[in-house]
Amino acid sequence: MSVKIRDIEVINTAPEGINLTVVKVLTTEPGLYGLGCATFAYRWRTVTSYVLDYLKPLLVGRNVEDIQELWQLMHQNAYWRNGGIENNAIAGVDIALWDIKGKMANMPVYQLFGGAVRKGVPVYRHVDGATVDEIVDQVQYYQDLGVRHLRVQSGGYGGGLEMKAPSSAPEGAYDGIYLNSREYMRKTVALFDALRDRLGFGIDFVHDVHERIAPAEAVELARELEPYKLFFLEDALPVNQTEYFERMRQVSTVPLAEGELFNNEAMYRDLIARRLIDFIRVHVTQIGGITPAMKLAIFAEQFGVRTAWHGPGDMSPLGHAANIHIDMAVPNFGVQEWSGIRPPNFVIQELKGPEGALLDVFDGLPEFRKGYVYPNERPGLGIELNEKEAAKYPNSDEVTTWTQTRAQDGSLNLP
Ligand code: GCO
Ligand code: MG
Repeated sequence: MSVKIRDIEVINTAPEGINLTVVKVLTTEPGLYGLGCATFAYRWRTVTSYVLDYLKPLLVGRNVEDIQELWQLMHQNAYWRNGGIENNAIAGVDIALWDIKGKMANMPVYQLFGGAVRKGVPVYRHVDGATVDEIVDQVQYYQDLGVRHLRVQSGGYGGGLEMKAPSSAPEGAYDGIYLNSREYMRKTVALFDALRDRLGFGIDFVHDVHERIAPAEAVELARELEPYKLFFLEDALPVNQTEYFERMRQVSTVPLAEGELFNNEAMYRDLIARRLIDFIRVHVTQIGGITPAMKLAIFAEQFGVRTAWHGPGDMSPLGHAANIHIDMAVPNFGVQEWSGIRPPNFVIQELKGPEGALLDVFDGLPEFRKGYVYPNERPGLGIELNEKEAAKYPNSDEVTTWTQTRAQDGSLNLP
């Protein structure tokens, strides 16, 4: 008698002040359930409704084993497909089904992919400071922890976080996060010049442009950063201007990474097949979960493109665990972004909530030790969620402000 989906629940919780969404798939087998990540921090209510109002009626009574069938069923059920809301909702169910599959097979999910090709996952952490000295201190802090790759920013993505029109903006300009792209470019090149002077080339840096400057400026920046031997330059171009990668390739050997904003294969297939990027950085739940992410990793392997999954603060431990289990099993792995458990106050966004709250809510997180992250050996994804603890930290509905990014003349820029 096959095991069926009996019910689907959503648990929303924000132990560090960042809205997280977890999907729980309950089965007809007593005590057997799976957990998945459906986190879209800024639209969590909509994702919750998508799961409970549309996916639950579609899925209750179906076989839990049929992961590929159910992914396709969810993906095409509303005819219009591939938006961020539905993909994150679908991912929550998909990741939970892989968690169940591992529990039924009594093995960690990475074993279902053919076993481990590495014993631990190399990760990069974030550093961000106002001065070279501040950044050097943070780099050395993480180097002492064995970290060999670091994302280096100075003031977030160049404009800081202050929601205020500068005096140089036109009269009546709206408040927002203002970026002077030329100044950001000058400062970024000077920063990496100083860091290489101070620290040498024995540590790998990535830098995130976050799609915030004009494509022609991004080409210029990629050329100017070449001497500093970045591990990769991330999101140099917005997803609707990736044709500029061709020109970027002609003027710079800086390795290029793109992907946290990709929703489906139509956005990345050509970039990978034409080797216009070197690292694919999708947000695994934004493309619909483990099922599409494994297909993507295998596809990218054919073209020498390596994975560097997105692993920010606005992802639940189930999403981070999904990243890590895939990382353990794919040969074409590059590096894993690891926002970490309450990292020191280096990151640009203030974490709220009491120290250790994340670990009170989620048990079994992949562990960070000496620069590597290790999944636990429990069946499935290995994560338990304490729903009583989770209820102590409700999600919030603040208006998102950091994405109100503006150019010097006050016009909105992509965030
Ligand atoms: C990264 C990302 C994040 C995003 C954040 C959006 O490379 O980690 O750019 O910092 O900005 O996940 O909420
Ligand atoms: Mg990024």
